[in-house]
Amino acid sequence: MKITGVELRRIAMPLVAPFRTSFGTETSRDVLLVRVVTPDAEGWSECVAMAEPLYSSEYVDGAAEVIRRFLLPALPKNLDAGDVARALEPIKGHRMAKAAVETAVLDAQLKAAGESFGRFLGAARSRVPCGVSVGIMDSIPQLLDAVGGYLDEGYVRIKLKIEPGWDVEPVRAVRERFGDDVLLQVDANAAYSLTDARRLARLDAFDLLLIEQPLANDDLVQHAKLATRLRTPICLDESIESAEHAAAAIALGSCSIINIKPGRIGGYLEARRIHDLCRANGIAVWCGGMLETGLGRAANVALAALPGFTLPGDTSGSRRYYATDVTEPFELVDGHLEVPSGPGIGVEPIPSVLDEVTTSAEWIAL
Ligand code: NPG
Repeated sequence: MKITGVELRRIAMPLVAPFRTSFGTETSRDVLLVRVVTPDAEGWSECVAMAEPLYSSEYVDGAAEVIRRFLLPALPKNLDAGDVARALEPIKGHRMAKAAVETAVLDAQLKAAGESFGRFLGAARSRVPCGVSVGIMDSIPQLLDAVGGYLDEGYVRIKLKIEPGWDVEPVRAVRERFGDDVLLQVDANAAYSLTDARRLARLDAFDLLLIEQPLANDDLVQHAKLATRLRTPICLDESIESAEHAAAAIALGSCSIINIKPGRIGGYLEARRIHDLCRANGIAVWCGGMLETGLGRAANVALAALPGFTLPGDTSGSRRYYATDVTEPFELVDGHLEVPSGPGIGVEPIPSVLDEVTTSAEWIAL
């Protein structure tokens, strides 16, 4: 496949409500979209880098710069999506930027071939069960209202963001109000240290599905120690940036579950490798989210349909985050989202919406 050029487009997407985590509060997403143009088809992707490097070292201005200056010039003239990662390997890190490039190339290639992401990746079902991630709130009553609303909408699993000072009490309140049958998990975004093990062990009383990324990103050894002190299964997110990291975490006993975020770990091909490795090792996986618009969500939903994704993902409906999505909105039916079946990611941006939210666009001829 020959790429004619690439458009880097920035869009501003206000969130329906502020989303607070242990690392910051998001009120609006500054999203970098990548459009790859070939003679036969166009491919779209969304870079998951946030405006500021608080969740990871990548950030959206940096991602645009590295794509423009280093990644696009490194692509061969004639390429297959399967060659992109290797071509970009000499450039260190920048997995979010690399994922955006590879995904747009893959979308163009699959659109030209008339094949859907789901089919290409090996989806085993046509719809996926959906969980929702609930941010840190100002008060417990406010949290209970939010959780009640999501359960009414049909979400099949609730994830509570936690941090020191907002952990045992909110979890207890949700369990007391909504009962033991609700699938419940927590996400610390690396906010604790091993000295908090006793406090974290108090969460064992609430029969959680998992605790996600309690300790620092680069600390597989301490996660393995923590795992021996908790009954609640440990799930890693930020710590896992590649299949190699996943292999190390499994070997060390650092986790028994992995949250796969394709946009963060270099793309859907690496995501599938992690899925395959985990499946072979009896490690459950689920698909994370990074407040994607419909463009990113579409491919995530396809990935979440692979057979090893045995836990509900953060694959919420569009309106969890956006009043108006850039694609046709993803809507929950009976707690599930339909896997797009059209070619490539199976969705397109709606031109009028896209124009309205665009803050800049840059064409790079290749
Ligand atoms: O549903 O898209 C979603 C968001 C799920 O909580 C969620 N994402 O730490 O997993 C996370 C968190 C996140 C959001 C991380 C934004 C980074 C940026």
